Amino acid sequence: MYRIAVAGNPNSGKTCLFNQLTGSSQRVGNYPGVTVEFVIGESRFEKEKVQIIDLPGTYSLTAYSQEELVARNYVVEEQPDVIVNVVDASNLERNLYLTAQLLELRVPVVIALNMVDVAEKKGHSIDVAMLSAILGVEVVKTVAHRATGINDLKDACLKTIRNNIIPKPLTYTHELGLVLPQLESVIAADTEFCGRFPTRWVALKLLEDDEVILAKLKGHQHTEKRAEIEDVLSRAKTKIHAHSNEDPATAVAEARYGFAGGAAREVTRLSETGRRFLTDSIDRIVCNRFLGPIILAAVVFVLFTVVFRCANAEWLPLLHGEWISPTGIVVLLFDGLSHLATTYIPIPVLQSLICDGLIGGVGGVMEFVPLIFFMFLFIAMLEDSGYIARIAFIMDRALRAFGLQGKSVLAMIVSGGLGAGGN
Ligand code: BGO
Repeated sequence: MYRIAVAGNPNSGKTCLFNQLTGSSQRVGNYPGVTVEFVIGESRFEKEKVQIIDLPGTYSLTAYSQEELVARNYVVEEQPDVIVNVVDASNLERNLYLTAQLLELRVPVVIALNMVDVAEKKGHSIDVAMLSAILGVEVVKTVAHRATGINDLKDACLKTIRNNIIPKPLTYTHELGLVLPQLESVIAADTEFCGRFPTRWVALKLLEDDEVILAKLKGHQHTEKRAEIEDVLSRAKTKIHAHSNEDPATAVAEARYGFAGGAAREVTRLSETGRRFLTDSIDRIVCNRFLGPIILAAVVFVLFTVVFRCANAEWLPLLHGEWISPTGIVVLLFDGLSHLATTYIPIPVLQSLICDGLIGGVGGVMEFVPLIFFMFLFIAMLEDSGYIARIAFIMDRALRAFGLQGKSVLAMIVSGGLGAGGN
């Protein structure tokens, strides 16, 4: 039985495509040792029985989040026969950033170029043959929610598996080209260190200070070999810094952005009737290097204001023409409980335990529920609008300086909002 893994950015149509490939035969499981869930299904491609695994939706394959670790470990350790990388054709550049990292893993990949209907509405026509030539893998146009291109995708998967099509190594920037061969050769000479991972990928991860790969290096049994790799790595980092004036992790990320941007520009043509679509213009503004962060600050300000108002302003009708806030309802409820406990519990110690300890403690926490509810409601609306994905994209470079990723901004917004709400 062939095993196929489906990978892609969130909102690229991955679930939709997975459902089209598997029909109704699905079950949910957990990756060993982690809480990240996956869905697994079975199907037939021609006469071949296939098992299809839906990997977590990710923008990248770093070691920062469990989802990304799970996705990359699955690809390397389980070695599925082919990875179907779902790429949103209407946001090609952003999606190709993940593609570049899958190709770095030198595993068989087929691109499902999804949402081509949206791209065409924007006036974008994508040259599939050219994209396939640049990436060195099969590329198939799909419109997942209408099941368009699914049979072609199945054929491309079988072709890739049967012909064992492995993507060529990507060529990145001049600076990386200067240091990668030596780093790769010292890694390749050492079969014990990161045995299953491709050497080019391990070299890039070392330059990126990837925690997992660095930990493997630190735990290396042979101190001489470890010292040799560390020495070559340190010289490679110095060289990159001298050539680009950037830290190596940023240089690697920039190289991938460069590859993704270059490939997207090369294969995308504005059709003759192509008008600049509204979202395209919005993207240009909200993803702009300078305007993006200012707009983000404004959006966060509005988000906090609306969330606090919804949770704390008195807009719900109470009795006798009075109004109350959602937080006020929770306070009222727990005050009522406390009042009941004071009235009906005669023993002072027990009364204090119930009123101050139990009701007071739980009530204090429950007061946050309206705030949390509205925070997540509005964050979900932002996610649906596609703005969260854009925040992750525009903040990625800036946050890398602190060892974080663009999407960490979301956690900062939520925790900042809840923290501020608590004061
Ligand atoms: C909703 N074309 C278009 N136009 N839309 C697509 C395509 C495509 O090729 N493929 C998927 N979609 P997921 P992830 C929705 O759910 O598979 C749509 O995160 C809605 N839902 O139908 O969930 C797909 O798994 C209400 O849209 O993505 C889905 O990768 C109104 O893209 C969305 C409009 O697909 C995300 C859309 C209640």
